[in-house]
Amino acid sequence: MPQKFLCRRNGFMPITSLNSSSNSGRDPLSLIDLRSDTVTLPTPAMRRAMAEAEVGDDVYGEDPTVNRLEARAAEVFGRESAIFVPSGSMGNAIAIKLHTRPGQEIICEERGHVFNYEMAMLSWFSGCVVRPVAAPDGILTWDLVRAKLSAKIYYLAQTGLVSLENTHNMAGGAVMPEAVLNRICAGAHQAGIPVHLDGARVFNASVALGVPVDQLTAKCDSVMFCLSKGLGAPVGSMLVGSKSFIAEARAVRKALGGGMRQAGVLAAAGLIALDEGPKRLHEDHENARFLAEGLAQIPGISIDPQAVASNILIADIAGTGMTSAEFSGKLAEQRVRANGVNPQTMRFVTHLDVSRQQCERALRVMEQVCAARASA
Ligand code: TLP
Repeated sequence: MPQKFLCRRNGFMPITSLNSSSNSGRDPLSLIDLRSDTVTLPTPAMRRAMAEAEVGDDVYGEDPTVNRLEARAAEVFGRESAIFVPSGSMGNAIAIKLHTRPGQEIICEERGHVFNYEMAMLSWFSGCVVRPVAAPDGILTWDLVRAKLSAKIYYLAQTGLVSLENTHNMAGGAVMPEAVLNRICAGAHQAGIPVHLDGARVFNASVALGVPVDQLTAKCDSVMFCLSKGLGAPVGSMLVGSKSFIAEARAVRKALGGGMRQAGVLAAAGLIALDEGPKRLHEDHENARFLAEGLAQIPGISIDPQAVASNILIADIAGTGMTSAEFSGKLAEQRVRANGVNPQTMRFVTHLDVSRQQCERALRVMEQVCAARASA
């Protein structure tokens, strides 16, 4: 039987009540999902805008809502042009393809998302390899980058791109300061190398630094940012850059199967995310710091709350005697979700669907889980 009939028979929920059943934080015993800010649900305003969106065929450039979103993103980032893409991964893949040639190297921090979590697309699709750089706190510097540039010798693979990430997801949401970023761009450009910014969470960086995104990213050749993470949209990311770069990006997006036709229904939520989302990110940062301070008090868990600068925290749980898989399992039994990064560390991400009250409950659950293990 088609799903919609099953739903109706079991009590179909209209759009508004669907949304009010989300993790809004009003129900203290609701599921607390700290796995990622990708899990955020569209707000009622987004759902309304999606339902009412004016649409057309975006492959013909005729979707007015997508066109508005692209124009707005270009404006916010002070760029000539922008393109709406289905995911951050696709935005990065397109940018990397356009900046590089097969046989080149891409410099990025060793925990970088483009290197570790994008299905090796930079090799598969762009024919490049990563020259990883370890930055102790996740913050690359020009000195670290410069040391990894290929010598200009014809038999060495040449550095084709520097790819930065701000905030840096797997470095615990580390924030790269404007001056550090600008210094890398200046050095790379002097060496004739472009810089791409994986700015999936660049609005978090902007809020943490108190620097607007256009200023923070001005020196990068291209920027990808996600609407679907802390900004709260259900789907989508943007790639911004020069007019000619984005015109080429349009062709690569199509080649990857990213021509989305009446995508205005998604762009409508994206427009709200772009304009409203950044205003409340500071709450997620405060909640992340609060969680880190609580975690630091739990015997067996190790984290420096002072190092938590945005909405992501990574804690070492080795001292609890549990692996991250065991820890996640125990939390899930109490309706708290969080994932391991590796067997010894757990990642917690705050977002608009996690309230302060829910952070308090998550901490109580973690305390109990650790105490139960210690006395077992
Ligand atoms: N990150 C996801 C996972 O893939 C790890 C998450 O839960 O944090 N750049 C960065 C810095 C990201 O964190 C992500 C997603 C992406 C790119 C890719 O975005 P999507 O998931 O839209 O392809």
